[in-house]
Amino acid sequence: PPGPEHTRTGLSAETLRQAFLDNLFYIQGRFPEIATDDDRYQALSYTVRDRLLHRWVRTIQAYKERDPRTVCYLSAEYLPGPHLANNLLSLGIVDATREALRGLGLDLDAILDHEEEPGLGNGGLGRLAACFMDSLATLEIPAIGYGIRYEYGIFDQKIQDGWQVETSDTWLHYGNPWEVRRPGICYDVRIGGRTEHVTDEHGRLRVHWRHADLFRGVAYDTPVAGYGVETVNLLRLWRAEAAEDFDFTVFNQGDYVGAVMRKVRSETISKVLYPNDEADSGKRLRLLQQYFFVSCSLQDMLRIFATTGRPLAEFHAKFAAQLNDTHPTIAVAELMRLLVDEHGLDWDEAWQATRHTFAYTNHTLLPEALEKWPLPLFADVLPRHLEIVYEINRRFLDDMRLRYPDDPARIARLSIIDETPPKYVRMAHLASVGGHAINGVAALHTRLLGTTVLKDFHDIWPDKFQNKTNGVTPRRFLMLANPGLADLLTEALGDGWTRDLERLRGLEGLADDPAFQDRWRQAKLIRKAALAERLRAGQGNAIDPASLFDIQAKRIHEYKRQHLNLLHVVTLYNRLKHAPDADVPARTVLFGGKAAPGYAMAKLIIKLINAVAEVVNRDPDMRDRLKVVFVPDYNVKVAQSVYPAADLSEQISTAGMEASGTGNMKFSLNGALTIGTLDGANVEIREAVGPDNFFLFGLDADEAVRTRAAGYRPYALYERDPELRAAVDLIAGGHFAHGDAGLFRPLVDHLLGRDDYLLLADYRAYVDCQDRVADAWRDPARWTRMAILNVARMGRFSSDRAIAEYCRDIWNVAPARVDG
Ligand code: 26Y
Repeated sequence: PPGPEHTRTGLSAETLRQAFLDNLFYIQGRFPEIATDDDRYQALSYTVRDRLLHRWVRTIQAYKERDPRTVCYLSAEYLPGPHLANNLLSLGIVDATREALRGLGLDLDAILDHEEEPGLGNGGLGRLAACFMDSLATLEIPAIGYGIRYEYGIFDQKIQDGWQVETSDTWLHYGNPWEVRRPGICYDVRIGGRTEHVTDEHGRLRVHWRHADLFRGVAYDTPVAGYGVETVNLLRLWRAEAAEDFDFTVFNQGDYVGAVMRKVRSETISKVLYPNDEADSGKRLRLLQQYFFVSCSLQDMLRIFATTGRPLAEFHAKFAAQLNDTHPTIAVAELMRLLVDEHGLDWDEAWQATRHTFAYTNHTLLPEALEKWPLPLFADVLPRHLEIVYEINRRFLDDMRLRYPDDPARIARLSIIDETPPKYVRMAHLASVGGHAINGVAALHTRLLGTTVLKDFHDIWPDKFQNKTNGVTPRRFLMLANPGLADLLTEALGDGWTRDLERLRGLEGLADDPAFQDRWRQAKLIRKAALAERLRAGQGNAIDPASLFDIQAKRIHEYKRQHLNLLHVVTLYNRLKHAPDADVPARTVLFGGKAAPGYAMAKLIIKLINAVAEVVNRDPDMRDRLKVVFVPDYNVKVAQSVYPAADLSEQISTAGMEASGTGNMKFSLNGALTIGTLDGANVEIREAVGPDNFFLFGLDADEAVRTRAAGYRPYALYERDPELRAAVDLIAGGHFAHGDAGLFRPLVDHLLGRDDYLLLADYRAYVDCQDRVADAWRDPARWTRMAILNVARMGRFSSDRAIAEYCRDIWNVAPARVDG
């Protein structure tokens, strides 16, 4: 019933305007005439946060009353992207807010643009965690996301003279209106020292951990609102601080300054995100980070569990904990330690609870990327956990020896400890043994997981293995990123698709409708023009929105083969140089992505992209038919303006190397066609959209293995294909380096010598496939039909579907509705 609205909860434009002005005054201490962009952003964010808070409280109350099984997603990374717009969307107040601000002469989009996003992740894995949090809340599943509140997230990328330069990310500089610090929710985390084994007064064997150092983790909570529901879940990130009592002992010995220094050192644990997204072996601080956040999270779960009054042996009935890759896998040993050492459970009971609590998601097949910790390091940081890992391993290998009495090689392969010096703790093995499920993130990936890196585990526990193909949230990546297309979809289908993406299938009947096709192209053109405008403002690059936008946006990696894309660009360049009047459709090839700061080859690839861009973009012979653009500082915010603007999505990794990919889904959902290999989720996307609507090329995963095994010689391919040779020679000869033939030598040498990622093997197929792309592009009706069918058939790739599968097959959890 429409009564007077409360300033902190009301959703009408009038109330929102009043609340905004209130917050501007009482939180920022400003009035409109002197407010800065940041003041307005903060005031609006607090206005929205107020509206989330009462739902948040009601959600917690509902969970407390009903005591449902709860998902705990353990992830070292989260990439949620800007919060403000997403929360407006979840609350259904985008239009009302726009109106409220317009009344004050303010533009909502300008305010939204001011937000500094939390870059608490590297790429796909962190973004997947954020999509999953969105879907969990939208599906009304009780869930907590646990992680680390890095003070510095992923670095900001600047391009100087074509090279990537890293600067530190200062996302907290203006404060973070979305988090609530909970000083009362904090836990001690110990490290180092040694253990003592003693018999207590009841004759029980007890272990005392005489730790060397102590830290404290403090909770910072961020609300995660479901779309169109009352549920607001919790993202709980831990910040490392000094543990007072420990410092006092030093202080009392007179070393005041030393005690303060120790405090500063304590804070380094959550100071910075490691900017690598493959192996980063042996980094002590990284092990500390992992243990730190896992220990805080498990202690928190135990505290919550204690409020239910249930016996500890039933811990697993309350919680399903998902290990997002091996990064949180020390949780297996930590839960055992907490249950056995701190709470006095016997080993078997504790092991039963532990195994039924955890499940493990693998995100990589590269054997060198599987996390393993040097034994001396592990022993030094976590002496008690090493004992527990040994005991888990002893019992596991005893079982295995009964099963395989005559196969010591297999036992050695299965062992959690790699015993061949230098010794390691293999975290993927600990995760496989310590949980009840193991999943890959795409069908092909799961198959390869069971036949390669985890084959021995698949042999013993085939039923533990499951596939859970990734998905993406249609709220952020369609409704927010592409409002024009979203409106068109809603007009055609009603708004049910936003929570049930399979309903997009209703578009199939419109694929050939000329009027609908026209509106479709209009919507695409608007996003292309917007991106072109953004880039022009940023770097003075004029690009034509009518050209084919051919985009590869993702972390820079040799296996992702941005340099294969470049070989095609250079090939097009050569063709136009030799036949300046050739009738080829105009293309703009865009790249975006960060390189790990220590990955020299990836940084050289960035340099090459910019070097090629520099030459191509000012060559008059191109006559605007070819442009190359590097989009700097690719992050979630930039991604939201990139996906909707794409005509062609480049998903060209060496088959068998990309676990899934999720950008592939975001592009296709926004009406881009994919050129891709049979890798990761590409396989399933192609099946879903139909082979006719997907540009497939190259070796498949089995062929790639066979090619390498048969003594692959890239140089022979180079000699045999004149276009390939011309492209490689141009790069090698210094054409894009002001004549410096040395600059790109390492890249060229690798391609001609080893070519681990089989670029030359796929080159001809790729270039020919790009010619088919150009042919299709010449026929707008055909292209648009394919684009519409892509969107129509992408319903399966919603993270809602993925989460529903996890809930059913792994977590055994059900929705707990929060009433309005
Ligand atoms: C060990 C540490 C340095 C590390 C840190 C981050 C290792 C890996 C990562 C991140 C990996 C990652 O982002 N993997 C991607 O996960 C996506 C979500 O499942 C997949 O779609 C994508 O194929 C995979 O590369």
